Amino acid sequence: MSTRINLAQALHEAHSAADVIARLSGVKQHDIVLTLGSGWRESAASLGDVVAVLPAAEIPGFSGGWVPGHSGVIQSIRLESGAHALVIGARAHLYEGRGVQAVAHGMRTAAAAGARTAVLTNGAGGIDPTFSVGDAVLISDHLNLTAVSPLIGADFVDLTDLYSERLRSIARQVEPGLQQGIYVQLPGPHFETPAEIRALSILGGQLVGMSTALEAITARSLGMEVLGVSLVTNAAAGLSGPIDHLDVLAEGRAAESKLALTLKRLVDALPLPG
Ligand code: 8IG
Repeated sequence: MSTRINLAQALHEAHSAADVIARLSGVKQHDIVLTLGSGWRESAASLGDVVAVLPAAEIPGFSGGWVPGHSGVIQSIRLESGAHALVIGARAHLYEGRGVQAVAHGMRTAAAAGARTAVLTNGAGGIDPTFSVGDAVLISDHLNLTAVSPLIGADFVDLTDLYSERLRSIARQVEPGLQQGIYVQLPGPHFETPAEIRALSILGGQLVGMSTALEAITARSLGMEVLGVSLVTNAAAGLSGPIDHLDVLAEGRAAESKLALTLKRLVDALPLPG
């Protein structure tokens, strides 16, 4: 997908992708979209009945995963309530170099498929020293430090309640121990320097990663209600030892079965059409 694209083209491509998903899965409407980041991938199967597993490369505008630990599939899952979930394991990251419109495409496709709720998960570095590796933390707000917006044209969307207070409160009813934090999205792919982490901390950042904020903005602009959850897979730079992507993946895997339970409880508690 070109980085120079107009809104009509972007929406057209999203509708094409949604049509292909509907045809290949046999599911006409998906009510909720989930994006699964590091540590969250195993969660998909426990959410409900897997109706279809679609290689992302077969869906217009998506590309197969190429980062170790990032799966390249899109799944259609029937939840216990009867609602249908679109589960995107093939998230596009800004650092892949396909541009911010490729990042926005997943949420645009989900909206075209009928989704009114987005659950965005990720693996993140913990800046707030009260967060431990292995903790799931609700995203309460974000700092978008990518210097770009996924929106095209004069789309002056209000982000005051981007990470829905209503959905966070439901989440904390089913998982009373859940902490909350402000997520910082940076473009990556490098991790931060210790000086950058100190600066982000002064700015109020509590979690840091390379995804989610741009997707949340896209989802909100399309009228979706957004819930965000991070898995703390490492202490941010300078707070503990060096950061190794393989260690990060190992922490993600170690937390996977716990996260699957957490995510299922959250999703089952969300108000969705059944
Ligand atoms: I997992 O410490 C994961 N993703 N920028 N910094 C950034 N992204 C991350 C980190 C981190 N951990």
